[in-house]
Amino acid sequence: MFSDRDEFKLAFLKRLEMMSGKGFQETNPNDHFMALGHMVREHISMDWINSNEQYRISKNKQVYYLSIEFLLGKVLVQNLLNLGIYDVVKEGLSDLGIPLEELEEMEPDAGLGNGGLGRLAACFMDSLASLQLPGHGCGIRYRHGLFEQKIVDGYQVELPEHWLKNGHVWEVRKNDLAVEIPFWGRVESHFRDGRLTFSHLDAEYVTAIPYDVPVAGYKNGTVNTLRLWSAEASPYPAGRDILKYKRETEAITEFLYPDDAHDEGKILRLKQQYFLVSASLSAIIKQYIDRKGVINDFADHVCIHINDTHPVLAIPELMRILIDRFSLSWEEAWDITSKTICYTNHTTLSEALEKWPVHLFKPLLPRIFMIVEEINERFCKELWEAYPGDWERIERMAIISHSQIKMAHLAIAGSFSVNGVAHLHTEILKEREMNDFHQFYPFKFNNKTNGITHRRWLLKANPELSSLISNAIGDQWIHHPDELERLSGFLNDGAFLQQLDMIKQKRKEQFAKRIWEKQQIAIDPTSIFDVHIKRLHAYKRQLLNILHIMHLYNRIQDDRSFKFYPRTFIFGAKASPGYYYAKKIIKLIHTVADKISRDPVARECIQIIFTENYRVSLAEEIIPAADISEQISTASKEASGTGNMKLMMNGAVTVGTMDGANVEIYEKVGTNGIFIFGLTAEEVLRYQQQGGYHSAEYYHHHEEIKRVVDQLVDGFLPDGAEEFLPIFDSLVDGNDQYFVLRDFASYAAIQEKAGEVYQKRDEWLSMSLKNIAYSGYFSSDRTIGQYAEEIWGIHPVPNFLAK
Ligand code: 26W
Repeated sequence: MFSDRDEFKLAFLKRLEMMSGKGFQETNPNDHFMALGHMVREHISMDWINSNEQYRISKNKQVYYLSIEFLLGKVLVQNLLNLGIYDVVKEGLSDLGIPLEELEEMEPDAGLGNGGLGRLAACFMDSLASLQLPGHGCGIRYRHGLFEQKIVDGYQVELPEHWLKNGHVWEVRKNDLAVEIPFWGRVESHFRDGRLTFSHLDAEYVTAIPYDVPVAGYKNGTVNTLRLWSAEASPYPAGRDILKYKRETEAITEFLYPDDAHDEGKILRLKQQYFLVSASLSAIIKQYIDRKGVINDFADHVCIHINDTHPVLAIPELMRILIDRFSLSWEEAWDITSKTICYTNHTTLSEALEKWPVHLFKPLLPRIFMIVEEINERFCKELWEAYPGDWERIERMAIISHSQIKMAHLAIAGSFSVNGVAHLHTEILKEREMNDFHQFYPFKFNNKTNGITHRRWLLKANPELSSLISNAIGDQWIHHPDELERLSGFLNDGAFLQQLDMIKQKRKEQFAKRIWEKQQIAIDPTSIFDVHIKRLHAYKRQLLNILHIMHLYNRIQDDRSFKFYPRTFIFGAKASPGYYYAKKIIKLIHTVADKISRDPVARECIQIIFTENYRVSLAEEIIPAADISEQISTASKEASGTGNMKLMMNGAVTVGTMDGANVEIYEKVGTNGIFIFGLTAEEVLRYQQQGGYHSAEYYHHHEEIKRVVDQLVDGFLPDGAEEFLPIFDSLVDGNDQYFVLRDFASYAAIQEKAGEVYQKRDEWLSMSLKNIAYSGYFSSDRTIGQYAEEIWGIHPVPNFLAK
């Protein structure tokens, strides 16, 4: 559409005038963003059409990745890079006096996810397209993504987020592909032509409208589709209050649910899940029938991946379609379904394992409930044959028990593959949380260690570092991230390390400038940037970090000559709105920050920054500026973590526990590439199973620990007694479920060591480079390659028609 800078400028100016109805001088950055966005989408459209055509005519198997979250962030610059038009556009705009960064600011983050699980889905989309794999995303077009966080007086306040307020330039609404989703009503069964048939009567219908978003691969002509569904009112059912009906219908896709395990049993969430699954399956079946005509070999041509249990109703829904619509027998339908569906587990935290009470489920989804009941009955019968008389085991494993439907059990029974997201996590699933299932179906379990797209988290987020790398080892690492390993040849190259240092320094200065502009706080860019960014959760132990900072403060108070290399502790985290304890920790971080900032001696060495409204685009600014990556979850609790990989790839050195993918980072970089501390997963699990940890003993017997814990409530912090008593109680009386006090001393020691190594510049820089060099394994290209080969059985389909 435009191949050089001048052509681009002409086209842009024309588009700008047409869209804004203004002369160039009157236009504003948002007009520029909208004009450019539409141009880029058009630029993609030919390849998009052709990719779809390739997929339609190819005999290849297709995969559909169903996820309740896709945390895309901003996509403009990633699209420019992937389409290979970044330089033309940037220079063309610059000729017109428009900085590309200013336009990027205008794009809202598509915040359709809470954290790791949603961002993983977004990274996977990028890798699928970049590897030319026939893989499509199916999700929900929430009108409001994750809430916007404001901090008022140190407290988190949630505001609704409005990413769609200026329209979404990347999407295409497809009215003609709308489908109807039934809820409520009743099921009648009939005996017809020698078989039992079922009709769902008096249902209330909701229309699902697809909005397709193109996902461009990296300079390869492939454009895949992310289809996001939006709920609208159907032709109104008779006898209902129309306004109320419309409101209730649209509510289904109004808000993203925060990952709040304390907020269970919400019928709207169940509606969202069935809505996603039913709409997606309608579309998948339609595409398949258009391609193939007959249903029987469906499982050979289609794979449906469920991202955690949220889309697990794909199992009974596919059964329903095969039985009620295609008249297959139960056995035939089960054979196809259980060869089509594969499932990823993302957590072992029992409170996050989904369960639905039958009394909510059954009236909302009557036909689906019948099928789940039947699946359960047959499953229990199989268990009975395998373990005759072992009632306890059967009760533990049943899909429905005590009037609850256990979604993970349904997922395992109805799929051919169950994977964890890091080696340690998969082992814990197999040996502990899902041990019964692993014994019964050992062949279903496998590991796929998570990954991140290096095209966003290195190439896009850190262009300076990317250039340094390409100058040193060529740019093949962009296609083959394993090539980053060639950087290990520079570990002792002083001149190279100097350049690495300069780039980090530049990004730290940039970040400091941003913090000054947004939060009017001056931070010292020569200090160590110690970064803790992730959802706020007790198991992630932001509390351990802040208690340790209080301890450093105490050391300064005790000895005014005690000095250590200055550090800026950077936090970014949203707490789920109903998660009281997590919100207390946010308040604690702010209270300590405030106290330290008032102490003229302490503030020379310690600064604390809490970045408001942490989100993907902010992560892209923080990560390249990080020196230390805090990955300090209680061992065994973090399934994988992916922030650890992003930080590593940008040369931050991990201070972490042997948890999730930290273990694999450790295996890559070795003892000299990471700072490991704390209990191992085995030790934590042993304590949990056999007891033996008494936090009160730690509290009473370790003076330094007692001191910081007491300071929570003894007047050291303003309003401490009222504000932080719940934290104090959890640590002392509640026996410190996440072993914060148990790991405290070991954490303090490793932090001290990290500070010392930082000052040995060449040693530190070499450590930092080692992390970059061995981060290629953590590219989602590797992860997706493994899913494609070992689970999905799909192969690349190049877009031969690409321009
Ligand atoms: C209440 C329902 C619910 C519970 C938890 C919804 C959503 C969640 C999450 C936010 C789940 C999640 O994000 N898990 C994370 O998945 C990442 C990708 O696999 C892992 O790297 C993280 O360790 C894991 O916490």
